[in-house]
Amino acid sequence: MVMLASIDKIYREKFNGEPLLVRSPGRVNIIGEHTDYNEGFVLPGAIDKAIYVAIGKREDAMIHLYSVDFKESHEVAISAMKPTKTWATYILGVASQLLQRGHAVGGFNLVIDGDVPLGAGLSSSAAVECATVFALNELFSLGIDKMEMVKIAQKAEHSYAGVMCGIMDQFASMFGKEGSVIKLDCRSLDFEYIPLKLDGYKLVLLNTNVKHSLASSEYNVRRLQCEQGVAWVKEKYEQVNSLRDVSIPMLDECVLGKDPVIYKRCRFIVEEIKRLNDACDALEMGDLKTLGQKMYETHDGLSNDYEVSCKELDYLVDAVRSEPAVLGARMMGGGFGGCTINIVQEDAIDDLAAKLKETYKKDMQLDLSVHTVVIGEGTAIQKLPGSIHFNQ
Ligand code: GAF
Repeated sequence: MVMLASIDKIYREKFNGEPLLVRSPGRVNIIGEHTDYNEGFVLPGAIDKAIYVAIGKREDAMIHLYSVDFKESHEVAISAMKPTKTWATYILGVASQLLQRGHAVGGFNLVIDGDVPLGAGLSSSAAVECATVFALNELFSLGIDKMEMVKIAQKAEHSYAGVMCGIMDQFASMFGKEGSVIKLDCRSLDFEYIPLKLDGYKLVLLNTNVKHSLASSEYNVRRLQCEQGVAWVKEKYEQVNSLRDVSIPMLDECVLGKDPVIYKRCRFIVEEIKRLNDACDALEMGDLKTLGQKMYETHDGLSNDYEVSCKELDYLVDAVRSEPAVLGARMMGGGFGGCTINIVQEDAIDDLAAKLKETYKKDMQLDLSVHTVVIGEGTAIQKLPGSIHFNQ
């Protein structure tokens, strides 16, 4: 509420009007990594850390943006919008997608702030995109449904940020539900909410505080490697359209002899899709121990076969492997930095955090940030207490 009140105030001071307020959260993913763009399943949830925007219409055809975090403004005419290398690109990318689809977006003012740690693999960029598309949809009464908004937000990331991401992050931010993770079928886009019952345990994020520059370039390379693998399998098995349709024997037959690296990448994805389904069964049966073991297996695959981990992430996972209070841990998100996600016994969190902060500093010469997260609601309009309604 503090952040909401503060952007409301900043908006009024800067732009002299009453803003519409929107909140859109970051996300965690329990298991199912790099499976979204391979038409597999993912199991994310929205978290209690979010991006907030305050937005209002302008009389002219200009976009005026202000980031509280960066203390920076960005002003551009709608007709002159183009990608930037700054925070503004995610907002402009959404506006540009809406215009390209023929939606009547006029000039607007927008103030943005948030408490999703940036570059930590918690999808702050997807949260910005979802907050923006939701806010513009409301402001200009565009009548777009949530699923379409997710697709627009994802496309903004492709076209303005240059990362050919899957749909998971934007989906989780938009459709998040308190207390539940979302099992999303990234082929059909069917989804179900699964209550995350962690009795006595909590989700703890350990932030490496590094983001290696390889993150977006290697992400796009992995995507291409998966597509190449599918193309080779398809030469023999015409019905195959994605790694979702592929089995390990097919990879052995069609990919292994051609390129052992592409084979490893594809094998990881095929295994990860199966692992996610097993992990969901375990979660639904309340078997947190098995779920945790699957998370460790995912980490090992991401590190050794998909090769998107880094020494800091491996360090943090290895550091908890033999901790009885930790059921499972793995790197989360695209990779090359950001956070590990851990299932940790509630009473042991403080001691574990203190110990890891010390050893991480000593061995990696870096500060470790520790966040306990709760699964929260998805993108929504916010009201400040005492505000009656929003007048456009
Ligand atoms: C990033 C992407 F944006 C997601 O679409 C997903 O592929 C993830 O990496 C890996 O699972 O967060």
